[in-house]
Amino acid sequence: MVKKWTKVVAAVAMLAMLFVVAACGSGTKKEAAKSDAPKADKKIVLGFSQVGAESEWRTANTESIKAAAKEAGIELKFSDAQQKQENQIKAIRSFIQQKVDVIAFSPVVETGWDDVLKEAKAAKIPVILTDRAIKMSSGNAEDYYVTFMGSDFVEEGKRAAKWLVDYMKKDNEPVNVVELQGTVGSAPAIDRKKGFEEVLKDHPNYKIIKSQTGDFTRAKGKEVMEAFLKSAQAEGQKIDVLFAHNDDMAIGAIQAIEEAGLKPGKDIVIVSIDGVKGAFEAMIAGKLNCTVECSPLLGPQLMEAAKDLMTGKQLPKRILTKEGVFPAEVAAKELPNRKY
Ligand code: GZL
Repeated sequence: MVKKWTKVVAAVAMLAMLFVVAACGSGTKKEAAKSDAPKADKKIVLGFSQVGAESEWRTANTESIKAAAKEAGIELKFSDAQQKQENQIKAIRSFIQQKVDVIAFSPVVETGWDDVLKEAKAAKIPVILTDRAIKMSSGNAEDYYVTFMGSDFVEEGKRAAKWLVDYMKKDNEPVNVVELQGTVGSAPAIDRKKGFEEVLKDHPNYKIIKSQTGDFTRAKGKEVMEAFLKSAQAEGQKIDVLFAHNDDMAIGAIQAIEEAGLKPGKDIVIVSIDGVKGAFEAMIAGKLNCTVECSPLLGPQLMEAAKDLMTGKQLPKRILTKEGVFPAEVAAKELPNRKY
């Protein structure tokens, strides 16, 4: 009888032990899930420093980023620098103090970021460059950002010049070009000029007779085009072509050309860059001849990159946006498809 009870007690003890182990086991599993839960549920906080609101392109870029952050469930801390580098540096420092998960920005100019990017690196906060690139005076710039997503501005300048030479069909007579440059020191202004001039090297009858910054704005574009027209008249020079680094400056220049009694798109051929709706409307009105696309719709790519970073995924150093060239003859058909 005693033997039988001993067996029963041993079996009960064994069962109890198995139960305890199973409970701990599942407890461990639950703890593991619990310890993972905060990461899985934690809302990503992204600090974004925007250049400003200087053009239709920039407005569309900001809208794309804000909409994509909402869609992705990412908490966006957004700062508008009003085209001042010191405001962008201040914003990035504030994001570091707030210990955001990711910092992203569109650098208003290429240089002057060394200190603040070293501070972000020291704080172990990953940085994503959108739209424009940077150059560092010391060290390798690529060590200070995870990825740069945006257009190839040199290629955009080349596309503008290639379209122009093909459109003008003037290989032996002089073609006088005036150029409205973007913000001084900015990657798009430096590189679009570089690409445009690279193509014109093979067409020496094309001469850039005047070139000045219009700071990517309509108002400045109009003001500088007025000055170009006045000085060309005083010097007895004919302006055949305007190359504008963005559509907003071209649209401002169109007003100046009309006020001078000339026909934009006819007396002066105009090629610009961005592909904003305003450019398509000007082409339909016969006042602009071509716009080279530069897409501002970087929001979804940026949010995907931020999420990938948080899950430890490797990102390519360069994410290139795909773009086209839109001459006036396709403007009416294309306008309904435009998203910015
Ligand atoms: C280009 C972007 C430029 C646009 C302008 O990617 O940085 O800045 O071409 C904008 O319209 O102001």
